[in-house]
Order: sequence, then structure tokens, then C-alpha cells
Amino acid sequence: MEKFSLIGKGLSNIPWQEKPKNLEGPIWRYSENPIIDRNPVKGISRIFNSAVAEFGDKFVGVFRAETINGRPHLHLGWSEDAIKWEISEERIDFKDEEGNDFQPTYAYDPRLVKVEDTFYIIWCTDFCGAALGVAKTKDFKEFVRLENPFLPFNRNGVLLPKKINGNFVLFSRPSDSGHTPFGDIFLSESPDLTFWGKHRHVMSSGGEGWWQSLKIGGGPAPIETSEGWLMFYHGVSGTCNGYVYSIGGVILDRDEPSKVKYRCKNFVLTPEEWYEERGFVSNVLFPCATLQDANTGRIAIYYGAADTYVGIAFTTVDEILNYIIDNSETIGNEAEIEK
Ligand code: BMA
Repeated sequence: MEKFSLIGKGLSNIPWQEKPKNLEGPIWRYSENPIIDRNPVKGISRIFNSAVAEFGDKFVGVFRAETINGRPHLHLGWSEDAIKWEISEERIDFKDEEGNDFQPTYAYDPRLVKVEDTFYIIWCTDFCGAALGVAKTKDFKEFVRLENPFLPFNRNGVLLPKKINGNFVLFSRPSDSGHTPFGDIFLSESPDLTFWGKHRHVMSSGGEGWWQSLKIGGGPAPIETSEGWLMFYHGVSGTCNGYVYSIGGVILDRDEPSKVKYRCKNFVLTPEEWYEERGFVSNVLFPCATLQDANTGRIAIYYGAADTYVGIAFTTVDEILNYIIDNSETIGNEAEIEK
């Protein structure tokens, strides 16, 4: 087994459990899942597809909160252990750069990514249809919402946690106004988060396995490793009973992250537990965040389960990179720069 490393800092207090004996796959679930149950906060019926990060000696989260009228909004939460969360009953209050109200009419599937000294929230917002919203904060008290980066329709916006050649890098999944029965991952660059260009194709749905045959979309912010950027994403297959969302894994080139180095032909996690198979939308695993400890190589993955709950799953940099490399396939020209 090759030895790989995580590039970054130590974070010894992330949630962790050892791999159960006899488990074949590269990822294992937290035994106390789900960590967020139904009706978790007054006025909120379900929380799922949410993002967390470390902040000082605590953890902070941006949660997709489905209100009791069914409309999703973003709520802030805090935790000492990244497992038990205190989630606000109030929505995050977004202002534009002049200090005026700039609230989304709905907001879902947030990602929370620190680039240099600033945290960015990227979510799916309403801009005459599904599009990407972006906001920034340094203190989680004031949230400045920037101009929407792209035209509609687009979902699954994920920032790279590091600039490349001085530019921000944003992964996205262009789509249509409905439930999008197609979709590939692209990336775009910007010097200032306002003007975007240098668009590149990263990867498509398809390949040998059927689990990602319909569409794919970015997941948590990619994790820097000695072998490249480790990115978890969701892959969707269409069944006669609706879509099934599984988690996939890919390693992208460190300097040119639109180039795929290794892409796992198998899912790395698929719906199996009751809280994944049964809920508001059954059979959905939707990863939006990770926490990792560079000292031990441990990774905790946060995922939405069945559009109803939040779960955690674990792996290590060695387990997951070896599994992806050992089961890798190349689809189309994704190993090249595609423009
Ligand atoms: C996608 C998004 C996700 C959701 C998934 C399954 O299109 O809307 O928020 O988890 O569908 O319903």
C-alpha cells in the first residue's frame, strides 16, 4: 500500500472512528449517524446537504435548512466536536458590498471554503432559475454577498481552497431549469471573484459503471494531497424508481486541476442505511464538506442523506487514494486540458 499525505494543517479534534474489520470499501459510516435528525430546529423540518469548517477552536457550519413551508434557506451553526450542532433559528443575513439587503429567495446545497484568510459560501440560488450564489465572511457575523458568478442555470459550485496562478478556481455544473437529467463538471478562473473565464471541462458522467451514468456534480472542496487534489463528488443513475445519488472519488492534477489523474470507476459510498434509503427523497448521498487532519491522514466526510438527514463517513488519505488509483478509469479526454 502506497503512503500518501495530506497537505495542510493538523486538526486533531475532528470526529473519528476506526475502520470496522472486514469492511471492504474505502469509506465507513459513523456508527451514530444520522447526526442531525428531523425537525432539528424550530420552524425547520429537515437539514441536509450542509457544509462545515474549523474556526478557531470550534467548528462552524452553513446548513441547508428546509423550512416548514418546504423552501430551503441557509442557517449558521456552531459545534465543539463537529457532531452535536447548535443551529440558529434565523437565516444568514446577506448584505451586498454597499451594505444593502441581498437575500436569496431560496438557497440550497452550500459549500464553505476558506481561501487565504476569508471564508466563502457558494450555494444554489434563484437568479431567474437555479444559479450560483457566492458570499464571503471573515468572522461569521457579517456576510457580504457578491455578484452571482455565472448565468443560470448552474449548480454545485465548489471553490478550490487555494488560488492557482493567482486566480480563484470555481468548479460548477451547468444545467437546466428542472431536475437536470444530464451534467458535467467544469471549472472557471477569476482574479477577483467578479470576472470569470478560462473555462475548462473537468469530467463527464458515464464510464464503465452505471452509478454515475446520468449526471455528476462537485461535492466538498477538493483536498490537497501529495498525489493531487482529492475530490469527492456525487454521481447519479436513473432507475425506474427515480434518481440514485452515490459518492465518487477522483484525483485532479495539483497545478492544473481540470486534468483528471485518476478517477474511480466504482462508487466509494452508495445508499445502504435506513437514513439514506428512506426520507423526503430516498436513495440520496450528497457530500458537501470534509474535515481533515494532516498529521494522521484522517478525513471526515459530511453528507446529506435522503434529503432529510446529515451523516458523517470516514476514510484516510491512504485508504481512499489507493482505492481510487487501483480502480481508476479514464473517460474521454479528461486527462487533458479541454477547452
Ligand atoms: C439535486 C439537488 C440536491 C438534492 C438532490 C436529490 O438536484 O437539488 O439538493 O439533494 O437533487 O433530491
